[in-house]
Amino acid sequence: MKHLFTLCTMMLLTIINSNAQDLFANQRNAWLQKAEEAKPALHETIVHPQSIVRAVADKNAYQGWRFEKQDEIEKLYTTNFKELKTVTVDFGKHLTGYFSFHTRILTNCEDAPVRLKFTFAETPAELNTPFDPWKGSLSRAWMQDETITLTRLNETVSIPRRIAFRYLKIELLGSSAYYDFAIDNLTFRAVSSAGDVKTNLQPQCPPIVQDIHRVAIETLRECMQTVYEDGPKRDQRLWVGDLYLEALANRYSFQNFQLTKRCLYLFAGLSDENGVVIANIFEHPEPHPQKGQLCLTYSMLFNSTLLEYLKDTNDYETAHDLWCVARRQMEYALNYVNKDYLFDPNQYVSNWFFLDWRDGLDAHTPMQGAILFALSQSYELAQMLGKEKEVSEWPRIANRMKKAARRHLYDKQQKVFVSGANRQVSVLSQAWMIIGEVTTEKEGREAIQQVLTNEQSVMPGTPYGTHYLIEAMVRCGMHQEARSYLTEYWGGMVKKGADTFWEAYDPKNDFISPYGFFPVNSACHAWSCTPVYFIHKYPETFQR
Ligand code: RAM
Repeated sequence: MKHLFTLCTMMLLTIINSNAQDLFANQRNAWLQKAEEAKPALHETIVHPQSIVRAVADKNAYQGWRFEKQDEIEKLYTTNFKELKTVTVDFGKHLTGYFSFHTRILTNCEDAPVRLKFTFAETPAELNTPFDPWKGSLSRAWMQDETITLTRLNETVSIPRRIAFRYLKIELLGSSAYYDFAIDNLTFRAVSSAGDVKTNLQPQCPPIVQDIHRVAIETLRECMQTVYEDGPKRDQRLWVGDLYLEALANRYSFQNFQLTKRCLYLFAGLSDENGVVIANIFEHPEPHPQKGQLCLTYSMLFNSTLLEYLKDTNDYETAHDLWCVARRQMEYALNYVNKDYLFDPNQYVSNWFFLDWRDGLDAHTPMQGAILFALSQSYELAQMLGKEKEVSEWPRIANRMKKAARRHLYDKQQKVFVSGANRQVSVLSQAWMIIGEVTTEKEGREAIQQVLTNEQSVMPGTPYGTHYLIEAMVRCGMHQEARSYLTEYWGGMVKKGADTFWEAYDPKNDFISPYGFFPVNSACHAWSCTPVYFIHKYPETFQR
């Protein structure tokens, strides 16, 4: 009897323990269920190519290549493909979805299979740069080239994988001397959950701003699928940092708040056993996180996304449901603040402090600002939900962190914030100190002006980092500067031919790539769509 009692107690303890090991064990399933219920339907549009194009190597074109029109598309549909051998077609805009084509025997009878290669690309240079030998640090398989062998013609054939592209090259790899055939009816079923744009620009809005806005809207539309993806070509998944910026842009465009709700519930349901939101998740075959992918900047942005979602929708039910996750992210982040109230990467378990893909960027000072921003956003959320008492120590911690930042990170002589042991001067250190409310407006302006005029400053290498620079400029009253920077940076991409905004962009280096090989960059990237947010949120700055 005593034995049985001990055994039962032990079993009970094991159950309690295994639950104790998973902080949100009791809520996960319900959260994932809510995510499923908020899954949007995809709108479909059928699109056909506009014309046959010819590639032109041109030093003045972005990444050295552009296309010009060569023929009407009918030429492809009616000519023996053995004569054409290689054809490139332009679908006229960036599309995400599914491709099919048809073949037609023109003479004699089919006595052998046909082998064709299809290469889809988002940009002209991507289609004109050999992929092999592969030099990229990410999978070669992201590149969208497919070889297909047809053992039967006169049929419609679909390529199973989802494609994101504008240009398509078709090459003949093998055919018979004894019959001719044509390729016709190139058809693309484009998909997006975005729907219609619900907002307008003011009529007097300058043309360059209108162009930037249009391209940013297209970027967001393409990334809005059954989650907010980061890029429909690559990585085709949901990242918190991208979600936050997409949700901001969505507020001023498609206003598809159910999608934001779905993503918040996915991140909550798939948080790790300590309740920490994992940086990215996949939907298939069923929603799951990229295990172990902890990124402190991103887990904190869960809170900002929830706050903005609540402001957009007044959906207090969801916000209350997910408050415990938000509180947990902040508690977790504070493990990286040391006794001197400074961000310390070695303070806790190893983590990723992603702020931008610029090589060599020092994270210390920007992270101090990012944690401060998270504290302020999370406290605002707590106030809206009547939970301030639970987190009453946050404002005090924030004050100490601001003082510590001013004392240890500010270089009074240079009038800039420096970062790390080598006292690096970067744009993002200033931006995050401003966003973290460490500076006065005047100090913020001085610091930004300093770094932008100093050739040695470490610049952001992506529109992600640049977003936070613009945000900082607006916050410290640099409206005209924000407007010029935004129109030059994003407008620079428009002038170089972007029809969706790129993942990485450095006006001084067209070949910048976080992955060692520019064709694997995503040329339609979620985090680059935020001009939509700035242009609508500050119409007096950007639309006049
Ligand atoms: C890349 C993607 C994604 C981003 C992460 C940090 O893999 O570009 O958008 O959020 O990096």
